[in-house]
Amino acid sequence: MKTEVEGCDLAFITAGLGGGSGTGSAPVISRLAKQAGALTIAVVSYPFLSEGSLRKQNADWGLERLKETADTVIVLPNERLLEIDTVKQLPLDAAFRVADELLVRSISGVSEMISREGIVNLDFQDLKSVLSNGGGIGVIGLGEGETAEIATNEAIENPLLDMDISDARGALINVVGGPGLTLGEAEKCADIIRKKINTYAKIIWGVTTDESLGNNIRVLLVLTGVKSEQIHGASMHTQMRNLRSRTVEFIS
Ligand SMILES: Nc1nc2c(ncn2[C@@H]2O[C@H](COP(=O)(O)OP(=O)(O)O)[C@@H](O)[C@H]2O)c(=O)[nH]1
Ligand SMILES: [Mg+2]
Repeated sequence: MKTEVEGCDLAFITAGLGGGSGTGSAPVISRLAKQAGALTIAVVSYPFLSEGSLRKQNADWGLERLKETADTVIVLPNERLLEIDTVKQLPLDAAFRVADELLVRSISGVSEMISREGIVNLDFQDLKSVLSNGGGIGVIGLGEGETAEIATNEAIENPLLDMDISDARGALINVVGGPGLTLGEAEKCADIIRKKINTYAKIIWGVTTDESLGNNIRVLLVLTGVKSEQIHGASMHTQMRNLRSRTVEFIS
């Protein structure tokens, strides 16, 4: 892995937290990437409650270590998927496929943001400034609709993002629209989000077009520095401290 990350500028590390291999290795890889000088973004899932408390403990263990080693840890809480009606009825493996899809969309959304030529371009330094400014835990929301309002509100109200965002310290907004997308419409997305988060939050947004979207607008929103009871509430921190000094038995 050390040679793999050599000369790397941007590293995405993804794993389903809660088991052994991913949870144990992600923080190690993250540390190596960081040491190589890369902007390091971990995108991880957090287990379903029904998977049991041992998995949750493993996941918390991994999350705590990722927070120490990565610039940003974007967490997709599986449990939140159950708030989507169509997912609720799915068997577990099919629900995992939905989570897979979300992981892929999150990572490709962020990398597209800086790699694709856009109407409003974001570069690597922009990404770096938000992700190292907000730091800590990040959450993601995705929305799509016929207007900027519909798409943005859907991203904000996304079940994955169902938490207090008023204190978010950083926002990364990627707006993708069909060929007819206007700058004004795209700017509306950033405005709606700006009003809902911390006044001093660092916000960067990029706009690209994609023919296949037709008249639709798609919004990808990454918020950093948010509070989530479920993932890292205050009591959780104390729990973490205790956990750290204990040996955790991994399941795989
Ligand atoms: N999205 C997704 N999540 C998975 C999949 N398999 C397992 N998970 C989740 O990731 C966690 C860890 O997976 P597991 O296979 O037990 O651990 P490993 O030892 O890291 O491979 C599980 O508790 C699940 O929440 C999968 O195929 N897709
Ligand atoms: Mg596995």
